[in-house]
This record gives sequence, structure tokens and C-alpha cells, in this order.
Amino acid sequence: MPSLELQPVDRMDSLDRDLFQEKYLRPRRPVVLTNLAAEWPAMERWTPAFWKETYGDLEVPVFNASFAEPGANYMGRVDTMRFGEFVERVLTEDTDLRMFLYNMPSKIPALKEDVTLPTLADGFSKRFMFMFFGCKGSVTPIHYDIDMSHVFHTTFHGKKRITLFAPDESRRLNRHPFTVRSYLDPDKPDFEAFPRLEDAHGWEAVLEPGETLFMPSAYWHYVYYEEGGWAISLRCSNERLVERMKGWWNLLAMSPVDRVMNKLSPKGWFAWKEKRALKRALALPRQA
Ligand SMILES: O=C(O)CCC(=O)C(=O)O
Repeated sequence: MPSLELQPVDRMDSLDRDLFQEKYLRPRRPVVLTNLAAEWPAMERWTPAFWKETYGDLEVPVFNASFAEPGANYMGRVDTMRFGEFVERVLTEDTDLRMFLYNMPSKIPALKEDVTLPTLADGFSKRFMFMFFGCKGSVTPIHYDIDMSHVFHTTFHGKKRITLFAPDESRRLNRHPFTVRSYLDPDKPDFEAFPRLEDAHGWEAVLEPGETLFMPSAYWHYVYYEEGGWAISLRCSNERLVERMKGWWNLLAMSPVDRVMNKLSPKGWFAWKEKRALKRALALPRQA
């Protein structure tokens, strides 16, 4: 039975800016930075008690595994709940419940003080700092980030396993046109439905609390929560104009088309995307 070919992501304790740019940013290679966030106030402050006592009454949107299914709830929340209750469930339950893309600077601006923007690269966003929470066993389905930013993903609580693929593997993952998604399950790869997957080369990293994963722009990522926990993704603007423009295109044209078509014909549109993704994968020659 073939399995995915995954190599471990490099792990570095410290990296200066020049080395980071030379070895990782410019060649678009992921890396785990084990100490980047060591001095952030968030490391000590963002405990379960802190969330519950300070923000426990906040209403937050929650999502489950149906997130990417076509239909009325395509990419929508399943519920809202009190943040204190949600954090308790993250700590105690094995379910598919998650909260994600929670833009902390606009929702809870005071928390910005607890994070220090890295100096490894220019162009970090102070407006968009997304928080991610997940119960044990929950999954963030494989996708890449639509705005084409580079992402620095730091965990505070809980261990997670992340599978990555470079952007040039998109067709081998049967990327659905008009989206940044694939319907591959990296934990149960179906090599018949994904006929060129055997030729894809990916990466794997296990992130412990306090560690940061650098995901270069447009890198595919799938996250499995080995333990319930929370994390933040800082975004760093792409230094290449063409890729920044691709990000705007994705947000302003591609994604709206996908949403409208999903509304008009959820099943038909999904089936068309599946067929097209398969055709594009099959058109790739097999590698020796
Ligand atoms: O950790 C997660 O659940 C997902 C992270 C993610 O998708 C991101 O940072 O872009």
C-alpha cells in the first residue's frame, strides 16, 4: 500500500534575518522555529484560566468538519457559543469542533500587546493576526491561504501535526478550480481518486507549544490536532508583486465566483470542480 512521501521540516533554535531569508524565505522552504516566540508575553498569559476569566462571555463562531461541504453552509459556521464554554470543550472533548481565522486585532485589540512581530522579514500585518482553536482529533482540511501571504504559525497550547506541500504540487493534489482547496485526506490518502499523488513530495512537522512553523506563500497545509489547543498565525506580505496580485485576484474574483456558483448549484458545481481537478491531475505525466 503506497503512502504519502513526507520529509521532516527543518527545525532551528535561532536564525538571524539574513540566514532565514537565504535558506527559507527566498527558496520557499518551510521551517520550524523553536524559539521565535519564547519572549512573547502571550506565552505566559494565554492560559485556559486567562481565556475563561477575561473573555469567557464573548460570543464566538465555531465550525466543524462540514465546513468545506457544498451546500447552504459552505464555509460557514455551525454555531456560536460563549468563549469560556468553547475553551472548556477544547480542553476536555475529542470532537471536530474548531474556531478559526478569528481576527484578534479587530475582536480583542488588547491582545496585540502580547505578541511581538518578528524581525526575520518585512511586511508583517498588524491588522490581520488570526487565531485558531481546535479540540483533540479535529482537523483543518488541506488548503493554502488565499491572500498568498507568508504565514508564521505559533502554538501556545496542545500539540498538532501539520502536513505540507509546495504550491507546485497543486495538480497532484487535485486542487479544485476556483478554490484554494483539495479534498485529499492526508491521513487516509486515496491513490485512485488522486492518481498523481504518488509523485507528490510533501513535508511533515509536529508543533509543540511555543514553536512556530514558517509556511511560505501558497503552501498547502493540513492540520491534525493531536491535543486540543490554540495558536496564532502572523501574516507577512509577499515580497513578489505578481504573487500579491494573485492574492487580490483570489480574494476579489476567484472566491466570489466559487461562492455564487455554490449557491446556484451546490452539487453540480462541486461535481464540475471534482471532474476538472481529476482531469488536470491525469494530464500530468507519471514520474519514473
Ligand atoms: O492550525 C490550524 O488549525 C490551521 C492553521 C492555518 O490554516 C493557517 O495558519 O493558515
